[in-house]
This record gives sequence, C-alpha cells and structure tokens, in this order.
Amino acid sequence: MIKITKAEFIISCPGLKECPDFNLPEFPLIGRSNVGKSSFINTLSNRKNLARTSNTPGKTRLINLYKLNDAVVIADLPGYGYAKVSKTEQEKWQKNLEEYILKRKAIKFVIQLIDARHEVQKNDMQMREWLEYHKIPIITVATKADALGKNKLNESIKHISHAFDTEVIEFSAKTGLGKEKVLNALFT
Ligand SMILES: Nc1nc2c(ncn2[C@@H]2O[C@H](COP(=O)(O)OP(=O)(O)OP(=O)(O)O)[C@@H](O)[C@H]2O)c(=O)[nH]1
Ligand SMILES: [Mg+2]
Repeated sequence: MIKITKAEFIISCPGLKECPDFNLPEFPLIGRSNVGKSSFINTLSNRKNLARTSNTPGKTRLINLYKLNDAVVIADLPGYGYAKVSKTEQEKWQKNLEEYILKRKAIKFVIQLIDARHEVQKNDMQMREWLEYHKIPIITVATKADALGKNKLNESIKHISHAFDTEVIEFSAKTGLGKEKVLNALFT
C-alpha cells in the first residue's frame, strides 16, 4: 500500500500562467462546488487542514497546487455550478479551468468528483462531455459515500457508472473508503 509521508501545499495561482512547472505527473480535481475536493486532498494526504474545506460553497476561487511524496501534484480547481456566483464570474472561471486543463502539460488524467448523494447533474455531464471531446483521460470518484446506506450507495454508483459509461471509485473523506484505489491510480 502506498503511504503518503510528505504532503505540502505549494501555491495558489489565479490561472495557468502563474502556475510553476514541477516536472511531476499532475492530477486536477474537477467537480461541483462543495462536492468534497478539498476534503479529498486532506484524506489522501492524512492531513486535517492541508486543503481548506468549508460549508460555504465556492470558496476556492484559485488553482491550489499540492505535492504528495515529492512525486505527484494535485491541482484543486475552482468548483463549477455555484449558484451564488454571477454568471459572468462563472463563465470566467470556466474559461480559466478549460485553459488549464487543455494547456497544462503535466496532466496525466483528471479526477472528476461526483457527489454520491445526488444524481449526476447537468453541469457534471457537460463537463464530462467537454473532457471527452478533448480526449482528456478521466477517473471518476463518487464522494461522500459514508452519507448513504449500502443499498442507496449501490444504486448511486450504478447510476453514475451508467451515466458516464465507466468504472466509479466509491470514496469517503470520513472513513477513508476508496483511498487506496485512488493512491494506486496516482502512483502507478
Ligand atoms: N459526510 C461527508 N461529508 C463530506 C465528505 N467530503 C466532504 N464533505 C463535506 O462537504 C462539504 C464540502 O467539502 P469541501 O471539501 O470543502 O468541498 P469542495 O469541493 O472543496 O468545495 P469548494 O472548494 O467550495 O468548491 C464540507 O462540509 C465537508 O465536510 C465525505 O466524504 N463525507
Ligand atoms: Mg475546496
């Protein structure tokens, strides 16, 4: 099993051009606001507050870069679909995010996070189609698996898996479910 012995926050960048190059494989997190991106980073890195989490969606408005074991970079990207942000602001972030994903050379695959408690949303699907159109490799992670009972969780995983026609990793930042699978994907 892969053990994370070193986890660091590196930098917050407004956009691609401010992000330094590391010559390390990089994995951006994509998902709706509040899906659990920051919690995902904390759980992978065994740290409570490495990435800031909140009950106020839309808090992460910058690209935050983290390094694990001096070997892998995780990019926490601004969440999409936060209703309280103006349309203009959302579109600006969408452009920023698209530029980052298309031009950041170190990206090996993106990690699309879907909240297991909800159906796949329209903007999740739009993001998925955009990524597929651009032939960006994706792994799919269903977050907050602990919040559902066994049957509901199975149903939800089936639904996501069907919607995206792919394998889905069940994940919980609370229990650590799925952590090993994710780390294996990142470090091989
Ligand atoms: N039960 C449960 N709650 C979770 C889990 N992961 C995240 N949460 C909660 O969901 C809320 C949002 O989590 P964040 O990690 O801040 O989500 P985010 O995607 O980084 O949100 P933004 O940065 O605002 O886009 C917080 O209240 C977390 O405690 C999980 O695995 N299980
Ligand atoms: Mg966050």
